[in-house]
Amino acid sequence: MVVIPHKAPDGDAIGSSLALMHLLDKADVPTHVVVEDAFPYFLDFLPGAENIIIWDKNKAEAETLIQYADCIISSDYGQLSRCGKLEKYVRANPCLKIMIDHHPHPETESYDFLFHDVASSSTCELVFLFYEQFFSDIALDKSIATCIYTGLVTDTGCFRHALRPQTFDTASALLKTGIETEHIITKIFDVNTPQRLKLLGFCLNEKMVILPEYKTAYIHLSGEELRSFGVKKGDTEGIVNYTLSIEGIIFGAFFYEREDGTTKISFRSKSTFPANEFSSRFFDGGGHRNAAGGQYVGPVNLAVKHFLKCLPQYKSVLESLHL
Ligand SMILES: [Mn+2]
Repeated sequence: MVVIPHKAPDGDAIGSSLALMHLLDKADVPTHVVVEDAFPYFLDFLPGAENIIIWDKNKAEAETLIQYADCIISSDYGQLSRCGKLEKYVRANPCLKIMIDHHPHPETESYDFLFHDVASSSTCELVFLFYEQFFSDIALDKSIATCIYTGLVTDTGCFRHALRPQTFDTASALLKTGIETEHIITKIFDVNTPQRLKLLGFCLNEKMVILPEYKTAYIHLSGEELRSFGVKKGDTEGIVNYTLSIEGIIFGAFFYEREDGTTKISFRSKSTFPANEFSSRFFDGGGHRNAAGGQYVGPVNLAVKHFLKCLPQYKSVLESLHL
């Protein structure tokens, strides 16, 4: 069995994949986690993280595992293209394919079995329901619980959004295994390096633009600026959320230039503003209503220019929303 989180994996993708690995291993189904690219360093503490096979670093092993898998699980995405360069190997293997995910618009035709619910806080919450439904005879242990809890806290911003009663039922069951929640939170969130804090200060002080007439704020970083701060993977994670912490701001964006000269954008919104719709219309992206990603083929200044050109189309929607 092979579990594949989406490319550029986050806490929910890695947490859910490792939880599935531990669970299936306990059920005597040998399972590997294979991912296209590296995951953020702050997830290194997760039990089993050292066993994840990263295609970027170990192509032969990753490709062989996918080629000979008798079952492949997509964890935390509903479109096969989201596993990146691994997509063609997954498609080439006609084995059973399972999707466990909470993103809108699942590509149902590529899967044999869907465990999918957009109302779920996270894929990790769904992994817990998957466990309850199919593996409840296996004892939940601290390793599984730590991985699932990580996805819960990262996808809900520490239980701030996307919550439903089952989210807390899940958290409650996890806590009963004796996991150390404070330790988990410290490992995930208290991992600033001096450079990262300086980068954040620079973003807030010099690179943030507030557009009160659009209830919007955005931060933009050029490749040059990123290099000057010695930024590594994961360092820009979460910076976008500062835009929404401003009173009255409903829509926030964070732009940064990638090494290939294209621009990656993170969108966040409050209330019913559809960040995913905005991103899919103008920035070749998608995601959740309140948290979406996108991209722009060009440098950051042109991406921002495009953003400012598109924003007026949503002015009336933004004006109509109140917090
Ligand atoms: Mn997720």
